Amino acid sequence: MRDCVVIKWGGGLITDKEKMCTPNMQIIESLSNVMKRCMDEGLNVILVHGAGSFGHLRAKHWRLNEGLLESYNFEQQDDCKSQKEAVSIVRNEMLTLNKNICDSLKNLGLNTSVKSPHKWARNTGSNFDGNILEVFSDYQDSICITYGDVVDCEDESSFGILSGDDLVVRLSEEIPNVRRLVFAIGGVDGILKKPPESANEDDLIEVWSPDLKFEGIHNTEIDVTGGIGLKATRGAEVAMLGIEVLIINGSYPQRVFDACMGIEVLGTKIIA
Ligand code: IP8
Repeated sequence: MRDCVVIKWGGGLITDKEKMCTPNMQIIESLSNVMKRCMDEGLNVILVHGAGSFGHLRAKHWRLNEGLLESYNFEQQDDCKSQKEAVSIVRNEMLTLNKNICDSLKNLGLNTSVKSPHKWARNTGSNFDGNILEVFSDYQDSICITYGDVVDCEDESSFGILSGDDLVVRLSEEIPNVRRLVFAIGGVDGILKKPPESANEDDLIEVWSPDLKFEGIHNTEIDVTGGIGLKATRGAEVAMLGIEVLIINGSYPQRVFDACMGIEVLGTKIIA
């Protein structure tokens, strides 16, 4: 059995987070090349991607992370009049981002198999309901791809946001032979001791465990999920299983490749 790596492409890395629904094709293509190199080296890779400007902006306006808010008086948008409509628009936006990614991988001759969470997962958080082993049964034949999405919930909230950071936990736990989990993020080299604007290269935390505090940035103006803090927490859950967990700067393709291959690389290693 080949070793398997779960990689999360952060939404802030693969999109322009300030501009509604704008992919960063240059980064997506460079990350796709890394995927090909990893497969050529004999790894199985499962890809999880975030939403960036394809999901967070509209989900934020319509407070989709809080579920159905029947009595709240939302400001309507030209192309969207209700939370229910926003759910289906955000799902479609995610399918569009996903298509950009699949096309880029297919252009390199790679097989892709998309697993849209709204079709197979229920409820939010890393203990969401969904049969990982069944849904991802073809992970040894194709690059299985999933992503943060709006999913149905069984309680009165009716729907909610399942983050890619939650999906990676369950994939790492349940898919046999996952050796490594890599978070490729945008703009920073890993977890920093201070917010990025005031940090210098000495502020990179090379090894992080949950007892170490840091002033993570979480752009609450834009993000409906948890930013770097959620990655760190979820990463520690995975590290507990003896799986190597790294947070690295995804703008450097060689770092992404080295991280996937288990070669020493600049970034933050998470230990339980
Ligand atoms: O960027 C968020 O997923 P994440 C998904 O992986 C949506 O946290 C639709 C906002």
